[in-house]
Amino acid sequence: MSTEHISERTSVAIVGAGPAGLLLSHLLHQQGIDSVVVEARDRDYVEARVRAGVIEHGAADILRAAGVGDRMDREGLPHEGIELRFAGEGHRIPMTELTGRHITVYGQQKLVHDLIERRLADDGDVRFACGPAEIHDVDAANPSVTYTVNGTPHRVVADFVVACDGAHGVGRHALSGVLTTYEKTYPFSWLGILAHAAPRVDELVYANHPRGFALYSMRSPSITRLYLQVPADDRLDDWPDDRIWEELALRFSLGGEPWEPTVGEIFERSLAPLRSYVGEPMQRGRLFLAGDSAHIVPPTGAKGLNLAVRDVELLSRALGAARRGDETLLKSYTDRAMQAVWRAEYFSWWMTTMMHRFDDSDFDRRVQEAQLRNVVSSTAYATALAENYVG
Ligand code: RFL
Ligand code: PHB
Repeated sequence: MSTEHISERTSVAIVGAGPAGLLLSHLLHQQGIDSVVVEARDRDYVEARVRAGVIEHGAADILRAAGVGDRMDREGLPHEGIELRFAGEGHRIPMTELTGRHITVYGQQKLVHDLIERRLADDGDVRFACGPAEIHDVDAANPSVTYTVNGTPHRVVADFVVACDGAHGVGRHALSGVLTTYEKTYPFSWLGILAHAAPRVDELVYANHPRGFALYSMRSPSITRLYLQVPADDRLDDWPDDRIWEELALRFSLGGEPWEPTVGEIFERSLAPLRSYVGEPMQRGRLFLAGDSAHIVPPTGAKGLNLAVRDVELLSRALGAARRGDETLLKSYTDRAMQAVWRAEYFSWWMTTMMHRFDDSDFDRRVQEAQLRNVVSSTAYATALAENYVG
């Protein structure tokens, strides 16, 4: 170990203060296990990052049981159905009627803010603006995480390291040599906007239109969240405000007529490529991966954040048992996490292929429409969609 490092010790060193890292740190604290969270970005950046909006039933229950669901329950919007719109018609999938469960529309930013507040109120050790951390010695008894702030190198030595460092982190590189990856890239991205506009609908609308996919979502009674399928090589400059609103009105068409969302000032916009990725295993020696560092789903199924919550719930219990001398749950972490992961991969791929426009044959397009008609006219198909969606 290099002597110039400022060296400290903790039980669990966590890389990344996204929802996975923050929730894990909180769940460990509740079991009396100390941790240090090392985040590359500053707090403002992390809290401003706009992403997910849908929290599934089971993930909401985990957040409530962990005592971090109060604001979600106050400000989140409970939704009992979604609409699938295609061929100029809208069809409601009554999720709650079909499953007895519902989803909560609540911005990931708000959840991240709630988790940070809670960790700090509990004197949790969350370090922002550390720059990219590195992971070391995962096969040894004392793995560590290093980072440098203001030219001073720091080292956090731990019993375990958990990489919650998202899709572009370093965690998965530490598994090189043992990792098998499964990947699929889709030939399009989502252009996402937030606008100061009252949502025109009470429930999410997933639209499949000849011009491409569009999604109507929301964050509050005065903020609308909208997405458009765009070619993978489009840039934000290609999409001035007027073009976005015109395109949305066309893709949400009903009965052959354009259907306009309520228009308002666009105050956030981003492009996200769509891909599916799974890396197996999610562990090696004393290192564990959770959330997007281990698996990515295209957002069409609204599953990424929810999987992250499920991973860390499993992992926190396994680390709790290990603390009491039983490592059985830690050893089987990958196998147990993978059941939910592959189910979500399947559902997200299924929703993505059913709802988007591909550059394919007339035959494929007719089959896609037949598939959509099946889903909205068969209770069995609709229930399968609803069960997977509400989680
Ligand atoms: P995150 O949130 O990416 O956090 C990782 C954190 O690690 C930090 N980091 C490092 N820190 C230190 N050292 C390093 N070397 C580091 N490398 C990275 C990063 O700065 C960051 O703070 O991963 P996490 O915690 O696993 O959470 C995953 C979720 O963010 C993600 O799955 C969801 O946002 C996906 N997603 C959705 N999920 C849902 O469940 N429901 C949805 O409705 C939903 N909609 C979406 C989405 C993702 C989207 N985009 C932009 C990809 C909609 C979109 C458009
Ligand atoms: C969102 O509100 O951001 C959202 C909703 C549903 C999705 C993806 C994103 O499938």
